[in-house]
This record gives sequence, structure tokens and C-alpha cells, in this order.
Amino acid sequence: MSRNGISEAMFKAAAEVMPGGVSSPVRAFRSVGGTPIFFKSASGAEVEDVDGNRYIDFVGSWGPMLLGHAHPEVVEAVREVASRGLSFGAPTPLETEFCELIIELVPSVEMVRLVNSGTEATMSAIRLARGYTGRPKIVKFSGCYHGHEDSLLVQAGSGVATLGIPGTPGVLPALAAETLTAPYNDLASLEAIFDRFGEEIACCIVEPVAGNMGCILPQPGFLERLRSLCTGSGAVLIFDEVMTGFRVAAGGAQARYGITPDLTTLGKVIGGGLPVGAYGGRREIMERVAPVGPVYQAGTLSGNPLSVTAGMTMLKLIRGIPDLYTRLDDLSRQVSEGMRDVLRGAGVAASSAHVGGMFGVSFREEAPRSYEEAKEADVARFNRFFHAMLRQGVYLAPSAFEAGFVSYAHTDAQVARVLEASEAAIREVLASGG
Ligand code: KE4
Repeated sequence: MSRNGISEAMFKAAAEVMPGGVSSPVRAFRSVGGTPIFFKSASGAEVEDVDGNRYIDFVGSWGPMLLGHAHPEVVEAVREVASRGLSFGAPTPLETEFCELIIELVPSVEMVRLVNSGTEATMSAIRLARGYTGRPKIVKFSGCYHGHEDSLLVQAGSGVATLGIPGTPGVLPALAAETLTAPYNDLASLEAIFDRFGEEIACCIVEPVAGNMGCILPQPGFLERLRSLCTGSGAVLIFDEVMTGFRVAAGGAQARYGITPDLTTLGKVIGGGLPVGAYGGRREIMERVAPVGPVYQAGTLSGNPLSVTAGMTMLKLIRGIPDLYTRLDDLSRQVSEGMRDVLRGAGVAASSAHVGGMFGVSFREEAPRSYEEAKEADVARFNRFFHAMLRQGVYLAPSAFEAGFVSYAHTDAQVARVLEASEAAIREVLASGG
């Protein structure tokens, strides 16, 4: 049987009962081809699949595993709180303590609402911005992903400063038309949008470091100008820190880059692997949220004791590790620049980007600054490299348009192993004509 025989059999069964055999599209390997790997267990920086193969993991459940899989203190805290009841649908002191901790760590956040996913967080933040300003339009950036909320599943119109069009069937053209899209890092396009629609813009939502088109850093001045344009037009600036929150700095990208948004969305790390999201920001805006304000938003399992306990344990651990972000910065630099240098050494066009615990390697000579540039990369070669790395025991994100994630559990020995694997993998790819 092949090294993934059991995964292959399980995928066939899964595809009978779930669309694409998965609970979320990117897991289906449609971007990289082949059969997705079914996981059996994980610990620290490693995962094991159902065929018994082990991998050094750079996905970490798409971001939550900042301290490594199955962190013993997180697992024990969840086990203990679960024994006292799984959910009450009523206030608990845990939520208050958790929100106080988020407010302590993210200074721009004065008040928080807990939800159950990053999508719920961004969906709610946009509704709140529209309710607070009374304005219809939102601004986003091509290649940035903020969850599957209708207003955000929108493609750019025919040109910049034109009305959006649905990015997927099911999104109403009339709603899509209220979303304006600019290329990431493109200040001229942004200025054109604000010049034309300024007074109609409720909010601008941005990934302060883009992690859904590879890893793309904000160019100097980009976030600063975004802040000043929103301030000048009365639009709400939303930093979507679902991925960057607690990953690039304890206070998120906003702390790292010194920009104060009006609202922040969070997820992933703050749940430690359990379902959670949050949105928060200026008290004046947050007090428009029901039941104290008129903007409705609700959730049966919001503030769930298990998710909150996992998240609170994560944040307390993060707060207690003085070298966490220097270590994460060093790991992501070693992995991304090491992999880039291996590829370049083999004569392959490659570039890299990293910040905090996230990184990207692009099969493109220059590091992309936008989605339009990211799409110029040699994706077919990345896909062959991805599978060659799997055979070497390294699990990269199964798409050229995702970021990679390191954890405090990754070791220097594992990094050295990954760079050896990269050498072998790119040799295999080139030897087979790719
Ligand atoms: P969720 O609804 O998946 O919890 O969060 C949506 C979301 C919001 N904002 C940002 C910046 C995000 O990256 C995400 C979700 N990220 C993807 C990975 N690129 C989740 C993986 C998936 O869709 O399965």
C-alpha cells in the first residue's frame, strides 16, 4: 500500500458524505493536487497521519498552535473546566477575565465581544461599522481573506474605484457592489477610492500583514496612509488580526507597526485550537452592539467555557514567555530565508517574507507586494515542491497562496532537517523535469 493508503481510503469515504470530503475547502488539496493527508494526532511541532507518517508541521491548524500542538497546560485546563459543564448559555466569570486579558494585551481594544470564528468576528465588525456610521460601503484589498462573509467574498470591479462583483455564486450583486477593492500596498488606488467614495465608506478592513496570498508585508507608509484616510473620511479602520493577533507580537501587528485601528478582529491563537473569535475596539463604537446598542449580533456558544479557557491559558502562557517573539522571528527567518536560499542555490527563482511567527516562500524572484504580483509565481513548481516536501516529512500549507506558521515548539534541529529536506525536494522536482 502507498505511504498514504489509509488517507486515500478515508478520503473516498469522506467525499461521500461531505462536499469535497472536507470541512473547509483549503484542506482538500485542490490547489496542490493529490489526496489530503488525514491526521491522527499531533504534539509540539509534529503531526502524525493515519498511515503512521510523521511530519514537521508549518500549518499549525492555520495559526492557533503558536506554542505547539497539544500544549499540556492548555489540554489540562480544558479537561478540568469541561468536567464542570460544557456550556451554559449564561454569563460566566471566565469571559470577563478573558476579555480583561485581551484588553490588557491589545491597547486599542477597550471593549470586546466574543464569537465563535474569525468569520463571525469580521462579519460582526463590518455590520457594526455600517451601523455606527450609517454608511453602506466597505473597502478591502485583493488577496486579503477575512472569512466567508458575503460582503467580503467579492472581487474587484472592472477597475479600481469601481463597484465590486460577487466572488462566488450566492453573493448578491447589489451587496457586492457596496464593496470596493484595491490592490494591497497600492496607495494610489486607495486614494482614488477615498476621493470618489469617501463619505460613503463605513469601514476599511485590512490584514495588517497579509497571510492569505502567501505572506506579504505592508510596505512603509501603507498602513499609516490607510489610518489617515479613514480618520479624514470618518470611516472605521478595522485591522483583521485573526491571523496576526498574538502571532506577530503580543499586541498584534498594530503594536508591531504602531498603528491604532478603531476595531480589531481576533481568532485562531485566542482559542488555542478551540472555536473562537472576537471583535473589539473603541468603547464608543462597541457600545452600539446589542443589547446595550442597536446593532444586533448573537451566538449560542459565544464565550463558551472550553474555548475561553483554552484561549485564556494560551494568553497567560504567551504573557509569561519573555523571548517568545524574538524566538518566533528567528525561527520564521531561518525557515523562510533558508528555504529561499536552497531554492536559489538550485537555480530556482524564489523569494521570502517573514514577521513574527509567520512566513512565506514565493517561487518568484522578487517578494510579491500584492496579490497581482503573488499570482506571477511559479505555482505549478510550488505544487511539485509541496508534495516532494511531504515525502520528506515536512507539512507545508497546501497552497502557494497561504502563509506558513512556526511555533515556540519548533527546534533548531527541526529547522536544519527542513532545510535538508528542501535540498532533497527541489532536487527531486528538477530531476523529474519540474
Ligand atoms: P475563520 O472563520 O476560518 O475562523 O477565520 C476567517 C479568517 C479571517 N481573517 C483572516 C485574516 C483569516 O486568515 C481567516 C481564516 N484563515 C484561513 C487560512 N488562510 C483559515 C483556513 C480555512 O479556511 O480552512
